[in-house]
Amino acid sequence: MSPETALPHVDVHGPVALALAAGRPVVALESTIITHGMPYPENSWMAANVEAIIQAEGATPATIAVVDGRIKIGLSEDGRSALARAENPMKLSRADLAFAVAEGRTGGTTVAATMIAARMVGISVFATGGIGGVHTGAESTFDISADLDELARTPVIVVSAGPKAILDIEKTLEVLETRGVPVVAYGVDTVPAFWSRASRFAAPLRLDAPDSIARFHAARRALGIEGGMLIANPVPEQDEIAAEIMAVHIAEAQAAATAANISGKRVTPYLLAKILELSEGASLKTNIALVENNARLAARIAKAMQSL
Ligand code: PSU
Ligand code: MN
Repeated sequence: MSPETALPHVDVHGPVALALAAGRPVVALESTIITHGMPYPENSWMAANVEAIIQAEGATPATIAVVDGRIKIGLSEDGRSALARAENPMKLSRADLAFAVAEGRTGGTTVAATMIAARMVGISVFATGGIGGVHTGAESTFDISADLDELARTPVIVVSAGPKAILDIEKTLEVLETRGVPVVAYGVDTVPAFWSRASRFAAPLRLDAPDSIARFHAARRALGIEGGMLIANPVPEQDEIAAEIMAVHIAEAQAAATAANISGKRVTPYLLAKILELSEGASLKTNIALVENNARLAARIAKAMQSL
């Protein structure tokens, strides 16, 4: 039991516990991006930078992960770098978060599992790079991320750079619409597509300021509408990679995944690593820039929510 939360299996890091108790803004961060999304040591630098950006904005970062069976809400600097170097960490989503707790395992939490943990302690804003979604070819593989279902049920605002083009963006948007998840493009008219600022899909909703997002979330809660929302924040112009360039790498990575018979939770990490290799590191540089950009916006939303 953690004294701060009285939740079994959960440890809230000191600064996060203080901020929560004082009602100050807190931003959750996922850790699958650290354990399975980026190579070492870039993953470790990224994790530290993103926390520093949130702090500079006047909010408290809480990187969420499972370490030796304990759900960590916020990691120390040592904890964070140990996770970045962990050998064979699990990738934990809704299906296996409790498995890792019961078995004393260590792993990175996906968007879905991070939302669950954030909600447990009352954190309602969360920054990441990209969410999981409907994979291309899902009509035969049924590969649809648990992240979409979590967005439909757990009241956390997820700030992303839009669905990554390894996904079928159109089908991902359709599933989100069916499940009643608002997709809000930030300051743009089309749904941002991760490495690129624009896609051919019109944004279902658009908002231009952190307080508007905070008010929208508060209105949903006041109306008793369950679930979270997805904010799609376009990558900064100077870091964008043209969709045509990425499309070539993505197609090649997908062909390699099919040839290697990759399925289930291994699909996303496999594609990310392959694309990194094919783009000769360019995809990673953009990925880091957009996570930092999302952390900044998430901190501003968390602050806006505090002043409602
Ligand atoms: N997309 C990325 N980088 C990532 C992920 C997605 O660009 O690291 C991670 C996130 O943690 C996301 C998870 O929640 O992959 C989705 O995995 P799956 O598709 O297996 O649900
Ligand atoms: Mn999947």
